[in-house]
Amino acid sequence: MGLISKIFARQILDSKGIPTVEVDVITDRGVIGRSSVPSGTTTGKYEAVELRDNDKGRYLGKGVSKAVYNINKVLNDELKGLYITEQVTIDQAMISIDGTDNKSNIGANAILAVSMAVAKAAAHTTGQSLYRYIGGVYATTMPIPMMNIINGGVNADNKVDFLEFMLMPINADTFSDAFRMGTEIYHHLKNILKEKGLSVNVCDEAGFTPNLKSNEEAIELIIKAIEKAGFKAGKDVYIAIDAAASEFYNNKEKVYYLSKGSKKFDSQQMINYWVKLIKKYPVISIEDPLDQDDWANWTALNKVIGNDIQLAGDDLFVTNTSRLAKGIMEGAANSIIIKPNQIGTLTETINTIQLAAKWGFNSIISLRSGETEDVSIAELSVALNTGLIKFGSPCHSEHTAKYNQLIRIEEELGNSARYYGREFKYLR
Ligand code: 2PG
Ligand code: MG
Repeated sequence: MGLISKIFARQILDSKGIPTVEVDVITDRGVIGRSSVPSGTTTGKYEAVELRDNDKGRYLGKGVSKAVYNINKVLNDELKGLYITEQVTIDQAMISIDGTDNKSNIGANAILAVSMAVAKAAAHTTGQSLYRYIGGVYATTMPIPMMNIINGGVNADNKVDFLEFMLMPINADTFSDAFRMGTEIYHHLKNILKEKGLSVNVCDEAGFTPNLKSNEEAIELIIKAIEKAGFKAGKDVYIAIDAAASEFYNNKEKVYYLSKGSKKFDSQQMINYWVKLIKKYPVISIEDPLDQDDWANWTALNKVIGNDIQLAGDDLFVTNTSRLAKGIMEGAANSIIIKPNQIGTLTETINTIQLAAKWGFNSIISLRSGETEDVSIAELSVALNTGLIKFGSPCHSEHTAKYNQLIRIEEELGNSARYYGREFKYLR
């Protein structure tokens, strides 16, 4: 089937201009699988470790030459000669070579880059696209795109607390149609902002970052844009929010600082805030509404709103089966954000999605704010039938590359492609 003959890594740049790892895995038949890894801004405390050089004289300490060295020396030597299609064996070998719980030895960035490049080389070797190699004939679900449109939080210098405001185009027949709807709304929002004399500058995730007064103003502008585009908010298109609440939680005081610092909420007030917000607006998905360690209040919130909306843990679960298992046991959420680089191998990513599915949790495959031109997460979403993705806004190539790949996959699937927008579990 093809044996690994060489693994070669290099340092490239991500979309934020920060170094990241790219790997070529080459087989004895000359097949190459290439992969590069993204990097987060609002990184969760419990994520696997992204190995950085910390040499202040180069790239302000952000270089990844140690991770590159670990691939070219350690992993190359250890994995050479293994069958390219033995994904689980290869991933397990890397986990045990690293020998730590959080991949801090070799680096999760190094390990994930190899893991995905192996999968791609295996797909080429077997003459299939990546989604088909991983998912087989079962891979037919096109995801609902959760399209980022306005950003706040650490992504923006405005008064908006929450990291991301997203569109969910539900009332569509196909992914491509849903993507068109979201893109049209994006452009209408741009025009509305211009008319109001607000900035149309975009941030790393390419959402707009206008200087708005509140989170509510962001939602109201989005509803306007949805209507301007000829759709109905709360029928054709809904709104999703990633609060990234760990970023505005003060661990010592046990309070959430809203309005960029001027308002203080304890956990119960934060819960009340969310309950009110979803009553008032067509919001059907909330991610990280509370801090990554505020477990008991996640459970309390899930009890109140978990039957009505998608409640997703990102920093809370960090794509980790143990943290997800705790969340399932405690009823802390009903959905999970999946970011392969939070955990570090394809195998573990798949395990987490499988555990989620078993307990009726939605899995949302997500980008990081520092992305590359790699489109593997688009392939993964179809391969694993997650039915949901968030890839940033429909702007800037690191995002459109992934959306465009979904357009190609939908085309390739033809009649077997399915889009379950109208069947989304939490429509109200
Ligand atoms: C998130 C994101 C991506 P980061 O919190 O979901 O949208 O940010 O880059 O920090 O992962
Ligand atoms: Mg998030």
